[in-house]
Amino acid sequence: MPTWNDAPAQALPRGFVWGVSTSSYQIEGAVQADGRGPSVWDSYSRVPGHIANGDTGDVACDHYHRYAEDIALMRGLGVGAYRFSVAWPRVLPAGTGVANEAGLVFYDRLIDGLLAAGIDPWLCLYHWDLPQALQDRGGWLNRDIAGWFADYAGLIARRFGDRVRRFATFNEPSVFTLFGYGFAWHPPGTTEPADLWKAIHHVNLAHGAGVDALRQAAPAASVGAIHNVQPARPVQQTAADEAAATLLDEYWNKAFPEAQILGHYPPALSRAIEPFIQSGDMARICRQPDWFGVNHYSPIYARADPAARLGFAWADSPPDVPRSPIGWQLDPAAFRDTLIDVHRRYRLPIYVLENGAGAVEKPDASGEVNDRERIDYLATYTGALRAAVAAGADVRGYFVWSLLDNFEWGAGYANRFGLVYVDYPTQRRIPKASARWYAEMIRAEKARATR
Ligand code: GCO
Repeated sequence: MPTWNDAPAQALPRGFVWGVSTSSYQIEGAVQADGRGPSVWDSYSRVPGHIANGDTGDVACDHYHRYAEDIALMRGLGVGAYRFSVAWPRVLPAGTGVANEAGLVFYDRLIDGLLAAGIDPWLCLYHWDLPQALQDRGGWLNRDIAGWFADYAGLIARRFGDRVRRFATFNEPSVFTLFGYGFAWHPPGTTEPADLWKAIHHVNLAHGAGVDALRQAAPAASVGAIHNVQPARPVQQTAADEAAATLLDEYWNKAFPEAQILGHYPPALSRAIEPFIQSGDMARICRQPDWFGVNHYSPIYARADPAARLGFAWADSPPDVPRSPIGWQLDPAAFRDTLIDVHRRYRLPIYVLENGAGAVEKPDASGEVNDRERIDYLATYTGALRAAVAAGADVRGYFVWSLLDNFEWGAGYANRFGLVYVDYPTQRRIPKASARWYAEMIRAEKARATR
């Protein structure tokens, strides 16, 4: 098995895509501009204690007004693609019904600007910012949401399908369901297991209906979904912790890809979700995607907790492991093995649509951000990707999370993941040393590809 250290020489497939990723609530700001309706994250981030330092996405990176400048930054990086998400409540303020033309025009301008810069737009329909109006109608607990989502998908495909080819239905459905309905770390912040199982099933139904709507409205669309895939490990080698890790693996890595691609739930979830499955549901969910989006940062850990209603608890990684500047475990071999496993299990083209390193950082006296640790992370993890390709994994793209420092959910603006530093008080953008490293690596890859 090749390791990532001897992989840098590994050539990547012709047409390999180098990109960057963001999401709407984390960068756009302008949450009340031009008819946008509130999302569940607008409501959630206003509740004291939910977000570090009382931060919200009200302004974020002001991308809504500064998108042209941000496209110019992408052009400077030399990326071939940009993965972003549409804010559902910006284009459908009530979640359904009358579209907000001003919201649609924003994404028209963004997409047209990307195409003019030679950057391929990858459009994700849902990166967690559910319209509050739909939450008020039950949100993911209301089975009607599959139809609401399909209508939204159809609107987006009809409007942008002439210029956008790559569509993702959901970003990390296991995160917003498990954290929203299991651990109460995300909106709506409840912990009723039956609600979690219902939400998982309704998100899968929405995915299937969304794929049909996208393909019906934009026949040339290349459609997939974006899944966080990370080894779920027991924090101790005990039977109880191993059982806990198996459960976490089902919720985190399998609840969505298995149903959407293989047509069934994993064993424990299959039993739990059975009461909510209606005749024909699994056929409504299972659609052959055109590609598999992987988000990966590090392994995750579980421990047994008999008092926990789900039968397991989230655990920190063991104390003696190498860590990123914000304490996430560094384990490039896990990334390599994850890509190989996804290839062998689903047999789809793989695009890594999130990988990167967070840090608490600021410019030095000369105004530069010399983020050496992020460069080391990106070099090591792209090396692990090359090792996975050498082992036969069909990996066709790599998108860094993220283009810009942005709103990091519960951590607010404290954790910075950008290749570009954002000075929030002034909204000045400062390309970090990692931006120059990434641009140079892309240039070298382009030169190699033309040899
Ligand atoms: C996620 C989300 C991103 C995060 C990034 C860093 O994976 O949680 O897709 O929105 O900001 O992963 O945590």
